[in-house]
Amino acid sequence: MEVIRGWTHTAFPIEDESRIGEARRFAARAVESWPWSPDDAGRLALVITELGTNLLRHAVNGRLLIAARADVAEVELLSIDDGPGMDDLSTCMTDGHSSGSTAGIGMGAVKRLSNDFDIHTATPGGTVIVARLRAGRETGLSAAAPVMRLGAVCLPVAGEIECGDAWAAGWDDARIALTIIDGLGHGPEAAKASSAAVDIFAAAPGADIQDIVQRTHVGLQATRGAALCVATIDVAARKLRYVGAGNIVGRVVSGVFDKSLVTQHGTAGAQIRKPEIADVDIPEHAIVIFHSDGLATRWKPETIQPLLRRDPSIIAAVLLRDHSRLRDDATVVVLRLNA
Ligand SMILES: [Mn+2]
Repeated sequence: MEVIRGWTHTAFPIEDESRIGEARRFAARAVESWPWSPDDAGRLALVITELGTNLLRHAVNGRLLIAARADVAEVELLSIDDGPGMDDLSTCMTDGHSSGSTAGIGMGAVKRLSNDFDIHTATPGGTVIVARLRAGRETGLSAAAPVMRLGAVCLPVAGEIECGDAWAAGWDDARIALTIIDGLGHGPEAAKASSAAVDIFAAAPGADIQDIVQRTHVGLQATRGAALCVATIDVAARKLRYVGAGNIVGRVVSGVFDKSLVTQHGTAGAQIRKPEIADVDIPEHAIVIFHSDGLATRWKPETIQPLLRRDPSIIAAVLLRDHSRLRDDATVVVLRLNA
């Protein structure tokens, strides 16, 4: 199986001009040693500037989330705000239509400069934008696995640098494996626990899921422990099988179907019951969502049902924006089968 250790985001609340510069410098440092051309780095700086300026001028509570994925030399930018939303998206997307009175380049140019781009706006509600940049100008998806599209937001609580949540995924043509981990509390000790759990998963993502949970339980005993969920999907049969210990929420959502996955109590590394397996079907057009308790447990699927076909990172960002508890690390993983 191919395996990815999940990426995390760094948040830049865009309260003034200086935060845009901070975001730009953070991203520039992250890509410094990558096989990127000056053109690639230039596009990244322009896109951050335009997204940030747009937030500063027009948005309530605007923030930029940046994930730098060294494994595939890709930067994902998420622009998130709480409103007011764009009345006329097609005008905003017109090339040359600037977000302000001065030297903005407009959303159309942001799209053109990015390798992937998607935008969702609602009035009221606000706007969520995903822009990904890689080496070269080729558009379309590169890093995605052929069997699925996967989007995720993994964000430490404000004031922490390290994220106590973590996630990872593995896949081949027939199967997908996924884990979401919430190290107890937050900060470096929580990160130690969740990163140990990712190590155990990533060493054998195709292993029996009960076995992974059991080995994680043993492997985390020297740490403060973690809540976790391990899931496997049979791609052809569209069946999801999962086990969990502690509060990781799973949902399967389609236009007509909404199923919450039940997980067991417990903390890997401290105390778990014998992990019980549960099975659930993945209907056509459904998405699979897992999130940590940094998001409220109960939310209505109506807000994301119109987004089922969109970039999964858009869905993850909307869920984070609308349901974050703000007092804990927060992770949302959204995946959709391609077939
Ligand atoms: Mn938590």
